[in-house]
Amino acid sequence: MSAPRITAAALQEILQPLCTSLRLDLAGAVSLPLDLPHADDFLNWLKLGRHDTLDYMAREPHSRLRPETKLPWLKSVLVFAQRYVDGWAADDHDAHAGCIDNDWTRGVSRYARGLDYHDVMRKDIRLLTASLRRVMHQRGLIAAEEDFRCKDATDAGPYLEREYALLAGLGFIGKNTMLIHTQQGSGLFLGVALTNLEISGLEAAPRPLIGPSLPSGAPASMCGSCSLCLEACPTGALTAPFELDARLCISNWTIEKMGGADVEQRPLQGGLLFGCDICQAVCPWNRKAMRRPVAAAPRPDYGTLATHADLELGDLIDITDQRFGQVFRRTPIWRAHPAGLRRNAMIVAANTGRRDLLPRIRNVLADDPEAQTREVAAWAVAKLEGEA
Ligand code: B12
Ligand code: SF4
Ligand code: SF4
Repeated sequence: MSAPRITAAALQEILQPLCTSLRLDLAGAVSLPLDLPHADDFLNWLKLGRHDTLDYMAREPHSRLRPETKLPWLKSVLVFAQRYVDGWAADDHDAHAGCIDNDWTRGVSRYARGLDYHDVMRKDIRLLTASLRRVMHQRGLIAAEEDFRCKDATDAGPYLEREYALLAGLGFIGKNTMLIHTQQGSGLFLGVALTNLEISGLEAAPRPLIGPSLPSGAPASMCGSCSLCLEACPTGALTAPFELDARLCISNWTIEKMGGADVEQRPLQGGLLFGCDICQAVCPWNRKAMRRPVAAAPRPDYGTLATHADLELGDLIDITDQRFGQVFRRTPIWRAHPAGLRRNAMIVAANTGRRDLLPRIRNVLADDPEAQTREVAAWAVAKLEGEA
């Protein structure tokens, strides 16, 4: 079966109404095969162990750089971005200080306060590609619907999503390693659809098919002499421009890393319960995104869930597995598992001087079946008592 062909202009015309109705803010396309421009940076990152315990990143790194080795029919990648927040203020309280009193939601990164983008955005991309298949069939671009092959992924697939977004003209890479759009900032989720479409007429200077272009002739990075994110990162995780060491990153400690932050790192977590937005909050491009008049707010699914108001910080310290399941299923916080959330809550309580929560932490120390959780409880008790 030969690969279906489409022009960039025809693809753009089909995608426009679909992206609007599915609230995908930016879309672009990249033809394969190609050499990713930062392949060596990625391999070096792995070699230096900067992926920490993110073992999935080190699995078959060469097929991550060359996805067509696993998917021989692959001819192009469609890339999408979906807003979850329109920028940050430089002094955004939540990004810097996190939890305030019992309002733990303020210690949760903006991306993680609502429903899980792995479900929401992925479903949007699936609906889009299903419609694309139908329209191409109606227009005779494919003889049968099965002639269009497609595999989608949002975050969890083995693809360097920021590289594809950069190459498709969806934005530039900032020194904080984020994909930043000059108008929409970096509060964007990314997702991809790998297809067998041969797309002609994609411009050499990448421009998004959907959404505002970067200024013509824009460099690969538009940070200029700014280095605010490197200066603001409280842990030194941004070891140099465009280089992030996950071993030092609060986002990794609180979301991904088994066991969380090491003992000496815990105070640096401050009031941040889940994720970290500091290197985005200080970015001037996010200030610009904040001031931009927008026709529609980001998808409401990403706003803070009403069910979160039922819990206070203390309730997270000893949350049962069952309650965790009820409240956090289908949200990004699910990723932390109940033990991770209990651990994060105790670290935040200790870092923010919540002596009123000592009795609950002592109960965890006495009763929790997991040695790792009891160790964090002991640390939190010692810290709070030591400060008294
Ligand atoms: C592993 C991972 C993490 C790790 C490591 C982060 C990292 N920077 O690598 C941890 C857990 C720390 C993490 C944290 C976060 N993540 Co994350 N993460 C990923 C994941 C799964 C892979 C990223 C990756 O490939 N890392 C490998 C390293 C080497 O790549 P990199 O740091 O991005 O570096 C690239 C560029 O900087 C470039 N580069 C290197 N040198 C140079 C030099 C120049 C001049 C230029 C231009 C570029 C350049 O090359 C590298 C390879 O492409 C992606 C999803 C995916 N499948 O791609 C999401 C993803 C990157 N994360 C995302 C988000 C939202 C976050 C957080 C904001 C969450 C939070 N609030 O806590 C933070 C942000 C931290 C940060 N500053 O990056 C979004 C980013 C969206 C965007 N606008 O960029 C993604 C794309 C998920 C998604 N589908 O939306 N994440
Ligand atoms: S997410 Fe936080 S800890 Fe990680 S690099 Fe950015 S500012 Fe530093
Ligand atoms: S804060 Fe400055 S250096 Fe960092 S990503 Fe934004 S513009 Fe670039």
